[in-house]
Amino acid sequence: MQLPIVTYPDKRLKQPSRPVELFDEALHAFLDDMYETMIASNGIGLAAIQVANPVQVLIINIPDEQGEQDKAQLLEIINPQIILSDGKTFYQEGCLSVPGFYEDVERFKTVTVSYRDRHGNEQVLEADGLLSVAVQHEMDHLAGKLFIEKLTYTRRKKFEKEYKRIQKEKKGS
Ligand code: Y12
Ligand code: CO
Repeated sequence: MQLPIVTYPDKRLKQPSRPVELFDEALHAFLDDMYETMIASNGIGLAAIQVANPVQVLIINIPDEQGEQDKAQLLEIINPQIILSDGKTFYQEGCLSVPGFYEDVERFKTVTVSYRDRHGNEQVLEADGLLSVAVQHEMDHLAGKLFIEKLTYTRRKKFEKEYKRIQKEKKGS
């Protein structure tokens, strides 16, 4: 089932998410719904709070060199914690909750993350490149943070103006 995506400036996006305690069929059904929602929306990453569920769940499906998203490469990441980080990188980010806006954001170059899979088993992920950026972007959602909060004051002001205009245009059409 496809779920509605919460978009900025909805206050729910500021809410910190709680850890998952039960790795049951309801969680599996929710993960499946998140995947369907992300793929239908042309996303590569989605956090549970973006579909109005404040739990520490995120999914990432990085496209291959042909731009195809293979479900076998889907990462389901529950209760994640960054245990190591190194370096700095800039990447142009976008977010399904902030449609139509993309901006360069600074992130760690590499991160090592411990997390649980859908069965509650502990896993460790070493991430570099786009995957590293996506993990950090989605983990920020779990803390109630959006990538636009990392913009400079001037860029943020410009964003608020542009975003309001886009929202107005959408309402009008
Ligand atoms: C790098 C940067 C950001 C992430 C987080 C995951 N972000 C996304 O998956 C964003 C997807 C996105 C898709 C949109 O829809 C289309 O392109 C059709 C979109 O919509 C518009 O721009 C209108 C916005 C964002 C991971 C790695
Ligand atoms: Co996002």
